[in-house]
Amino acid sequence: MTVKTMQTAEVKDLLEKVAGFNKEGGNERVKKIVHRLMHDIFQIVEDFDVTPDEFWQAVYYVNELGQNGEAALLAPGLGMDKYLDIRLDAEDEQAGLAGGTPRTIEGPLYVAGAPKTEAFARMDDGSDENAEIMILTGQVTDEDGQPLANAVVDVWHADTKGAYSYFDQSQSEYNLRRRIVTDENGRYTARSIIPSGYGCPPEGSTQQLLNLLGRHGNRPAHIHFFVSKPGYKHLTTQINLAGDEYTYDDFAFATREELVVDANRVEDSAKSEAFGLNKPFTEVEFNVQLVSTDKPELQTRHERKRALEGEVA
Ligand code: MBD
Ligand code: FE
Repeated sequence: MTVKTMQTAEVKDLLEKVAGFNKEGGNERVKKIVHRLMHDIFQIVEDFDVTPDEFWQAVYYVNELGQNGEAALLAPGLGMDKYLDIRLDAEDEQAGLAGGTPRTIEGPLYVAGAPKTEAFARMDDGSDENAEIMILTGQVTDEDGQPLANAVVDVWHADTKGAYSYFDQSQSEYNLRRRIVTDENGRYTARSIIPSGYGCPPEGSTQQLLNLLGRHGNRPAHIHFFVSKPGYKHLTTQINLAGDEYTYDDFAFATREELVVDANRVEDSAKSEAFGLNKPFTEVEFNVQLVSTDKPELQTRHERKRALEGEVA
């Protein structure tokens, strides 16, 4: 049965009352957006002849999504984070601020306040003795290739199971999370372990919807970065390790060609010894170019709810 009611005065009037158009007070922007949002939802119900059964399934889906804290996981899965990046890239283009290392999404698993050291950090707590040792290194420069000293490179990544400390309570505090301040040559180096890709919780709400779309919920092995220095545009980015099954098939759409990085096995024992290691390791190099700006609002990361943000320095 298809009935068309969207164009009726009754529905139009209902939508206006829903959005508080006939009331003083409230927020005009919220009213307009809620009016559009509810209009579009009503329209979907009409166009797809959504049944009451289906509608209530969707309502309880939203409830469960919130209950298991997955709203910020479903968002990248549905391309929302990527879409915001596409808009930011277009804004940069328009403002003449394009260039430098490309941004890509932050994801939901950052924790503020990781230990901060100069030039070098050991990121892993040493508990995973079977993990492949990673030496992650690079240089931060401006667009002319001039080294940027005292840039903060805030790095976080998963363990060999694809799990992140803090969210995975079995890991030690700030495991695989560090802030490294670049040296006088703009260089940073971390000793860590090669991460594995992430997979959405198999029984969670995000995976439940992805299943209905015929999609998987996996990310390739990746490493997250915030890179910042006063006078430069804040950079939120990630690298994806080449050769992962999901490098070009990321459920969160974070892969960009310029951000795919080779991981190179180093078997030269002299090189191992230079890092105080007694076995082969894998080297990952990621150089970063920052774009200068005098706009303070572009020099810091966007606001969003982040674990421990505001609670730690
Ligand atoms: C991650 O590790 C991640 O980076 C994103 C974007 C989504 C889920 C898990
Ligand atoms: Fe991640």
